[in-house]
Amino acid sequence: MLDQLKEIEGRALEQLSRAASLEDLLALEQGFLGKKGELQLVLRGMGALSKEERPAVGAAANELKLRLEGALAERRSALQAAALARELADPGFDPTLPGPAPRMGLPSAGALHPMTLVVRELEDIFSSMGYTICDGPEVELEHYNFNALNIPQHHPARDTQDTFFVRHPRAGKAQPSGRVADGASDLVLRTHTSPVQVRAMERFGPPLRIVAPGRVFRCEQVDASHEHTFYQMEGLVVDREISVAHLIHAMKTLLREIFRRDVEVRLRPGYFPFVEPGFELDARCLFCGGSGCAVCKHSGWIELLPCGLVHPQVLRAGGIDPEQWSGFAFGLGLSRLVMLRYGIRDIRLMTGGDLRFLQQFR
Ligand code: FA5
Repeated sequence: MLDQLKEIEGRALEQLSRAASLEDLLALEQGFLGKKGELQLVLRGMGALSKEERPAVGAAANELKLRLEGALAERRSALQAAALARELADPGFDPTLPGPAPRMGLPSAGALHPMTLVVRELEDIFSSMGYTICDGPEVELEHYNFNALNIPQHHPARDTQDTFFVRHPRAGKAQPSGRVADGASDLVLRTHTSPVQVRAMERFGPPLRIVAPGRVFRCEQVDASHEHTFYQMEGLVVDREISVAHLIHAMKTLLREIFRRDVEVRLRPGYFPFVEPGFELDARCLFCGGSGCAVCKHSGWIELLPCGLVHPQVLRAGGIDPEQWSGFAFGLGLSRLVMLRYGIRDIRLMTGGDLRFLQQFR
């Protein structure tokens, strides 16, 4: 059988060296390596071999397969290079002519996604107000995503943000945060941008003003206004004697800049363990004007912006003395803001990759 393999190799290499086109190569590949190819036929006969003979023949067949695949790839490149050279040598070929238009006849390649457009605009607004633009990891330690935000293990608030947990090789070992994972891992796909709060406190110390736009992930039932992968923007200000008045002023300024007009808003009490007091800021639905539609779930309002004064426990977790400093924080639902801004009725369009949708923002 080993002789048979050698014979096949000799014949295959000889025919390969004579192959004149990519079609020839394909035929050879099928004839020798295909499902009904010569190599397979030989392997099918292996059942007749003794137990001792089988491993050597199996190994030789595998090596032969790899050598033939290599030889095929080499011949394919050579043929392609030769075809290109012929094309370039053709006097009718002008390399200075523009190439064919990229996909689907678009006049030019690429445009910014509506999310990018809004994030850039927000970054400009906040930079002009003295905020630093921050970033945080999308794969986050439970410590920053939950514990440092005053949401200890088994706290019911964890259930409101259905979490994707991440397996990793360090599972069960002590982490830099000092805690030991009880479960498979203490890494999560961040469920919100709030973990950037404590990271920023540790990095900058007080006083500070930051915004942190980014992608977050939740194991959600997806519908017109809920995605499993969406965007938020965290805002955090820590300074002396920060009050709810500062918070309300910042939120109103933000919405006026973004919508370039006054948007009707309402504040409701909201519970988040990392702020006290906490609020939910809702915007009047810009699609139906408040009469009720699928986007606002027939409530007339779109939940846009939870916010509040930073809880003293969170300041402590970030190494800041709550007796000396106070702050406000907000978590803007960026995906929903983009929907409002451009009149997008279904959040799934934003990650769907449909070019007909994306082309509208050129
Ligand atoms: C939070 O995520 C808090 N971290 C926000 C916060 C920050 C509160 C700072 C206080 C201080 P919440 O789970 O409500 O809160 O989400 C914030 C916003 O994200 C919501 O108002 C909503 O606009 C948006 N959002 C939530 N879930 C989804 C989803 N599945 N798809 C799209 N947007 C969502």
